[in-house]
Amino acid sequence: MLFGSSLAVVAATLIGEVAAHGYVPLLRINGKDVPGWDIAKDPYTTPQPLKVVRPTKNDSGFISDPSSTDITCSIGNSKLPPGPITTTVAAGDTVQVLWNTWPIGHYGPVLNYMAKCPTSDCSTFKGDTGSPWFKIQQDVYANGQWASDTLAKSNFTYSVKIPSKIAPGSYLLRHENLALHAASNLGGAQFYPVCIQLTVTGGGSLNPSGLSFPGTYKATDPGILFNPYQGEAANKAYVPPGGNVYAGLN
Ligand SMILES: *[C@@H]1O[C@H](CO)[C@@H](O)[C@H](O)[C@H]1NC(C)=O
Ligand SMILES: *[C@@H]1O[C@H](CO)[C@@H](O)[C@H](O)[C@H]1NC(C)=O
Ligand SMILES: [Cu+2]
Repeated sequence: MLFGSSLAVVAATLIGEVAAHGYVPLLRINGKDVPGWDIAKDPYTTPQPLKVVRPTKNDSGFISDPSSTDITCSIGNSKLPPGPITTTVAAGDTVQVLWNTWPIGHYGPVLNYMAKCPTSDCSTFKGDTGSPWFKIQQDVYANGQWASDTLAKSNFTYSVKIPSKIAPGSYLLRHENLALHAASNLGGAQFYPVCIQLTVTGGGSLNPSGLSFPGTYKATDPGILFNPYQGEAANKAYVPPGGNVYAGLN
């Protein structure tokens, strides 16, 4: 029994790592396509194209250390110059995040945070100091499957609702897949964050904050050191890292 389930863990881990992960080359807002960061093309284009999805290093790999500065926005992001560009979305509207692919079996939640940028184009804001972040939406486990599998089976698309009551201004949207297929071991969880530069119009007067990347996630959090092979009841009881969605956003 124990031997069988450890084998399943090892097999799932191996299968997971030979498959490609994913990145976000496209967003869709109210039917309008907005280019994201295309790892296959953008790093090789001179001058580097300005994209609202922050550049990531030539790598669609994962982050395994939640205390790394990569955890804020993606691998190598803190060293790459973000572009002075945002896309506009009204508070209360939906941003569709279209991953190029996502492997089934990278079990885990999909977590979404925002942080207000101190300047209008977000270009100087790394988001890796202080506590500017707040959680806006999360999907964990429903109808017998993890949110990551639901994403993979939905044309690799996930819809994020921009809170209706936040103050207008520019924000980073931190959208993240957290893969738990190897998370039974300390350091085995895999983080795949992506940051999107938005100008939010309309809205209300709410200015939430309180979370830090790095800082909020700890390798020993029950939602990070977690065995996803214990069955339905345990998966339903899973508590993701980063706490609850900020109250009163909508
Ligand atoms: C980036 O990745 C591609 C595809 O794996 C590879 O062909 C290329 O050599 C890499 N470039 C750099 C600069 O690492
Ligand atoms: C599915 O994804 C592709 C690639 O991201 C996109 O071009 C296409 O419009 C999507 N289809 C639907 C129905 O959303
Ligand atoms: Cu993998």
